[in-house]
Amino acid sequence: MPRYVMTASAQMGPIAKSETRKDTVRRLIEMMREAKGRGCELVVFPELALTTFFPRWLIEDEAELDSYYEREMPGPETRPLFEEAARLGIGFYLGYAELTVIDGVKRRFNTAILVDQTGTIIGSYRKVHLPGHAEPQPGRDFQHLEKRYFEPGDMGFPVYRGFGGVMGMAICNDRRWPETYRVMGLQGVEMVMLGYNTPFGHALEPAADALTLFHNHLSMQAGAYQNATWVVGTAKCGNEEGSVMGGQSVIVAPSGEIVAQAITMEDEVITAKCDLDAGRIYRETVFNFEIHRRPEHYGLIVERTGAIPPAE
Ligand code: ING
Repeated sequence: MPRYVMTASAQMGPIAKSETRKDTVRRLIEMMREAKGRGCELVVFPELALTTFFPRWLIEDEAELDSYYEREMPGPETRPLFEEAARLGIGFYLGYAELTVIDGVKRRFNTAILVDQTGTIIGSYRKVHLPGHAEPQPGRDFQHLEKRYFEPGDMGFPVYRGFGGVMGMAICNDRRWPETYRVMGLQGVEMVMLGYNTPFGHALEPAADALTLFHNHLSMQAGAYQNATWVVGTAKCGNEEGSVMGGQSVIVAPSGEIVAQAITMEDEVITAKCDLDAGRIYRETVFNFEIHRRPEHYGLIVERTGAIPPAE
């Protein structure tokens, strides 16, 4: 009996700095309703889906910086999204900036949650791979200060049972690192959900920048195929406060094939009927981890951080 999950990726167009949580939650609810109307039981929203991508700026006023974070989830402004999810009977992945106080200390994470069809949070994840810098870089039109505004995630890469299968989460830059998918693959993940904000101009080399969208899909297709899992990648995209970010949200099958892709740079819902058993053929053959992997030869992956070439 196939285990289908009717899945939506709800891509967002730009979020202006002036947009309120009320504005963005209204947009998310509108797309949630469209996803439900198209028969979906799960919708994946982008990374930092409640605000503009603020790490593009140096923000030195703490109160201004704090204004981009959520201190509770759901909070008064996001509760309508949870209530609508429960009313419709649809689950969702939501990326947002998390501010939590632990032992009197403010902790800041780039976070995502998984909410089931009753509006209950069944899983959370804090972004492990933070790209960019902690200090502003000269010569850049826009900064990328995620290392300044977030701590690396402290939860590893957990997976959760939900929607009839094993669900995992990642956030943006995580999708470029094979370790992200493999740690979840070793836990039997069947669908990895991730949101992203991917500005052009990040790679200062024009040739590399021109490949931004290719690398976006390459990373997710490889992760899907090499771990026999679905990957749902949802962009926030378009010209956001002068910084243009790539779109092309996708739903990728365990074969690595793209089964649905967004074609605009706006709010756009794409959907697919995801058979969670579609990865079985790969798990039982080419990527049967148990019979093919040789961990005794993989030590450097966890022992070493940076590359060390052999002596000249
Ligand atoms: N953004 C980007 C990402 O990994 C980036 C950073 C952009 C890396 C372009 C490489 C090229 O998609 C986030 N938020 O991680």
